[in-house]
Amino acid sequence: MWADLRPIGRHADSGGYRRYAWTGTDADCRTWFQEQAEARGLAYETDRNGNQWAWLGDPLAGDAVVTGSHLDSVPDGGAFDGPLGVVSSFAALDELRGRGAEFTRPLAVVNFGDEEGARFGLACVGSRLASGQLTKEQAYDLRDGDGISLPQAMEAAGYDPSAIGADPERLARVGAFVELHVEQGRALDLSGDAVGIASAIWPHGRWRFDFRGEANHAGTTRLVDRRDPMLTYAETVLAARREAELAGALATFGKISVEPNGVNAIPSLVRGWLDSRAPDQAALDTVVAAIEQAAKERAERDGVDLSVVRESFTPVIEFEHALRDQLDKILGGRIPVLGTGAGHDAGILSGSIPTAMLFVRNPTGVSHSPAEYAPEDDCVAGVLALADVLEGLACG
Ligand code: HGY
Ligand code: MN
Ligand code: MN
Repeated sequence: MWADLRPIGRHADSGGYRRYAWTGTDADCRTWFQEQAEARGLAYETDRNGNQWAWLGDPLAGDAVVTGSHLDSVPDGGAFDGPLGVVSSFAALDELRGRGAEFTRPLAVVNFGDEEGARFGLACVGSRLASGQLTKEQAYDLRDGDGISLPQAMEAAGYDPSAIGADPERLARVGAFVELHVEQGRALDLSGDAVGIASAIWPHGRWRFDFRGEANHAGTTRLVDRRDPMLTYAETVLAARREAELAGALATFGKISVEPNGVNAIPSLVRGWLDSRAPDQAALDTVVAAIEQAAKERAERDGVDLSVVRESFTPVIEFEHALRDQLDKILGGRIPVLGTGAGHDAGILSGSIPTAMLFVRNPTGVSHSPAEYAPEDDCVAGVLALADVLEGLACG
C-alpha cells in the first residue's frame, strides 16, 4: 500500500508532497483509496462533501467504529502526515481479518478531504463541512491563489458542489472515530514509546495580514519618501517571535505574497499569513493582539495601511475522556497520553461524535517537511495498536 501511494504527488526536486484539494494529484490519491477499499471488498462511497468512506457491515446500524485520516498535504509536506493514518487503517483491518476477528459493529475507513487547507487556506474543510462548522456559503467564498473558488475546483474535479454542507445523518452513523497520526513533535521519542494517545489539541488559527503601501521605483525614490509595506511586514514578523516567546505561545509567518514582486520595485502590497497556537485561549488571544498592535504601530510609522483577517480558527479540543480512557485500557494502560499543537479532523469532529487519536513516534519530530519520517517498526506498532483498539471497540 505504502509503495503504491508514495509516488503520488511527490515532487522530484524537493522530495516533498504537493497533494492539494481537487487537483489531479488529489484525484490520484482518491483513486488509490477506492482501489484499497474495493480490493478488501469494502463498500466504497464518497459523501456530499467529497470525503471518502469504505464500509464493512451496515453503515446504517448507527454505531460504527470509524478510523482514517487525510491524504492531502501542505506544500512540500512529508509522506506520513495523513497517509500514515489511512494506510494504517486498512492495514489494521487486514490484521483483524488475519486474527479472525468477529465484528459486532460496522467498521469504516475514511479519507477526509482537504485537511491541510493548502489550496484554499482553511484547515479541515471536509470535516468542517460535514459537521456544519463551515457553511456552504462560506465554502463558496473560498478562493485559491489563482482566484479559483472551491465549488469551481470541485466541479472541475467531477464533483457536484451544490450538495456540500452539514451531513448529520452520516455523522449519526458513527459511534466512535479513532485517527492514527504521525506525531508532529518529539514527546514519544523523549519518552521512548512507539505509540501515544492524544489528550488535547491547542487552540490555533490563521490570520492574513495585508500591508498596503505605495509602489515606486527602487532606484529613484528617496528613503524618506517611501511607503514601503515590506518594512512593516518585516517588523511584524520579528514582533511575532518576540510576543510568542513572551506569551509561551507559537507564532509563524510561513507564507507571503508580494505585489508586484519585482526586484526593482517597492511593493504596493505585501500579504503575510500568521499561524499562531497556544496552550490556552487567553495566551493565544494575547499573542495575536500583541502582534496586531506591533503591526499597527509600525504601519503608522511607515505610512502603510494594515488590515488583518482571521481565515481559520480551531478552539481548544479536549478529546472525550470516556473514549480516550477506553483506548488507554485496551492498550494496557502503558501508553503515554499527550497534547499537541497540530490540528486534525478528529479535533474538528470531537464536537459532533466521540473521537480519539493515536500518535506514532516521529524520532525527529519534524513534520510539514520532506524530512518527516517514522521508522517502519514504529509504524507497525501503530498498526497493531490501532488493530487492538478497533478490536476492543468493534468486536466486543
Ligand atoms: O496545521 C495543522 O496543525 C495540521 O497539520 N492541519
Ligand atoms: Mn499537517
Ligand atoms: Mn495531518
